[in-house]
Amino acid sequence: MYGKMNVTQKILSAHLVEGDPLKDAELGIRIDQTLTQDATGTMAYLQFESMDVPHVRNELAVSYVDHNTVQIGYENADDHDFLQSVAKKYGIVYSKCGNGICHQLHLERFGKPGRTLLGSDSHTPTGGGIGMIAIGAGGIDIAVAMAGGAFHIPTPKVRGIRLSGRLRRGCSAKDVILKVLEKYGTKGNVGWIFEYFGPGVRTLDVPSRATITNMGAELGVTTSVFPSEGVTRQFLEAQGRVGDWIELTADRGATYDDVFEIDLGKVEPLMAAPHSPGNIVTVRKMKGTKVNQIMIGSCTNSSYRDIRTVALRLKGRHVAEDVEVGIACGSRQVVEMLARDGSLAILIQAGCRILENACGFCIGAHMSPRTGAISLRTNNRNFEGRSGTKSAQVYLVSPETAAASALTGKVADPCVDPVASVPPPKRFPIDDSMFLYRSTARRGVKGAKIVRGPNIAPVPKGEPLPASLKAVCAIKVGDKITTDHIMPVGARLKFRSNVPAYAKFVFEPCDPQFHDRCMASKAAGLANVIVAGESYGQGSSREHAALCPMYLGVKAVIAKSIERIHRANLINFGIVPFTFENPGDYDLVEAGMPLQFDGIRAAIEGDGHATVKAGKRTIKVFTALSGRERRLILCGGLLASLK
Ligand code: MIC
Ligand code: SF4
Repeated sequence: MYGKMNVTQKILSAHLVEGDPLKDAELGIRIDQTLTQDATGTMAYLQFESMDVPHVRNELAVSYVDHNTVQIGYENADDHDFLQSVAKKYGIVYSKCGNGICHQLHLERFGKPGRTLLGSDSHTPTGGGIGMIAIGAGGIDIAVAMAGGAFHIPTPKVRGIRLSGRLRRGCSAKDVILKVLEKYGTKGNVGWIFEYFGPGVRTLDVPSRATITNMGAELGVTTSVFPSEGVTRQFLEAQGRVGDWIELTADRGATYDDVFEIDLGKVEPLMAAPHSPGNIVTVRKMKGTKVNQIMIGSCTNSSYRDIRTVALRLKGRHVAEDVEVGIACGSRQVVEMLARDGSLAILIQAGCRILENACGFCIGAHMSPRTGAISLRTNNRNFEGRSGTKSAQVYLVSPETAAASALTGKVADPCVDPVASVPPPKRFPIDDSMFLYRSTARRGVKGAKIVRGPNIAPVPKGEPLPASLKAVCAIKVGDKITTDHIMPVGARLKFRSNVPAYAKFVFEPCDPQFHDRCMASKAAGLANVIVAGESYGQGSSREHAALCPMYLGVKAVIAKSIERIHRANLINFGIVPFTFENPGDYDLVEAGMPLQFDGIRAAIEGDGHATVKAGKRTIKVFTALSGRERRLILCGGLLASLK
């Protein structure tokens, strides 16, 4: 099928169950490992439950709790109990709240080169740092994979990112991925896989590689991957898992659909300016800008290497008096190492606030900055309002830039006075005591009872697509609408397990009346339609951004373009993902306009071309669906199709 193979092709061909990469537009792949986190996990497991499978069927399923950990009110704790009881029953390994962030933990304890991983979180590609094809998807896709079903991806084009040279002291992996984002932006990369190769690869340790593949999610690619070689082996050996290592590099003579070269020696410290991870500026340009808050951590930059680097920079000094500095480590392992080597004491003495090793600030669950603040953060997304403060200006930076700036309270160049690089540890402290049900993994415990608190509501079911649709344009939004605009997180996150309650907040940041208007048109027998610009649904894997609109009677989205995970989620919930045949028609549609889709069902059964009467005009829309996707839309979504 493939001749000389790159790493991506090697893993995909070993897992191929449907489609031919040389002929077909979509491939079905077997999924070895799955992961969920609590905010998407409750829905994934409710959906898994409804599939009536006695236990999970994939090689390894892990359920992490890291997003909703603040536990104000009963909702979060109810979710945790539900997740724990489900894990016990179905043979899923359960990572207790407090153990750490899913992606960091999975890399440390479970990821295996050459395997596939599907996770209900868009940063699942972190696993690419260890040589996995690791993909983010909606919860229901994870449920299907746990039941042994295939996962479908667009047949990828593979872009080789050739690394040469070595990073200068003070620069790090974050600057490399920001460089890639500067080149390719956050849209237009749907269907690609970015594969890193070249002599510069061996200069990056596994946590650095994972930073790059993690934030590759912001490109909108299917995933990113590094080879597995000596550096990977050393990491796994230090994690006591050398048996999980295999060598996996591109064949000599393997090719890529496109190649981009980065000389690591020429990379300079970068930052992503508000409000997009693709809005790249140099630290040089921003130097001296006053900063109010600095937050270090998140699944992008919370490894031992990262936090130790910060500690070395702050050693014997104190953070500036008018800046607030918070540190959230990625896992207990990281915290334990920092405690043992004295870094924790250094950070405390330097005046940092030590936070729980969880998503926390990254998702606006706490530590929202003050009105109009400038906040430097080491996480991966700076969408407007995600920090919890709409007026805040969030810049994404490396831990090195964050630490240097913490000392002066102004954006500072990390290459001035840099600290020595942190060598990869020879042995990580291993303590798996907060992973439960390892001994019953895959088998489960027969008769175990599922605990369901009042916040856990049943999953609503989709309806088959009718022959024609009488609809209304419920909202018209612009370009780059993220899932944070569609389904806000922060204070709203606790309603994740309760669709009717969470649906009240759909589009809250853009239009707080959206819910009420949709319910009114639904009651009047009209379908709702969302009209959007370029790159609709950027960002997370949260299927609630499709599930809650479905609950509000949304039947179609018409956009100039739609991002990969969100498009798949729309289809999974029976919402038609249309694009304008003529993007200029976007200007013809207004919010509140009646939209008439005659023969929409026949159009989906046919070639995906449909016409819509928008007021007095007729516009043409299109959706390119595979046979599988067509079936899902016609019957009202994946869950309905399984039934
Ligand atoms: C995110 O970083 O946006 C999240 C919160 O982790 C989401 C998942 C979610 O919405 O629960 C993601 O990245 O998929
Ligand atoms: Fe958690 Fe932030 Fe990573 Fe999402 S991006 S998984 S919220 S740490």
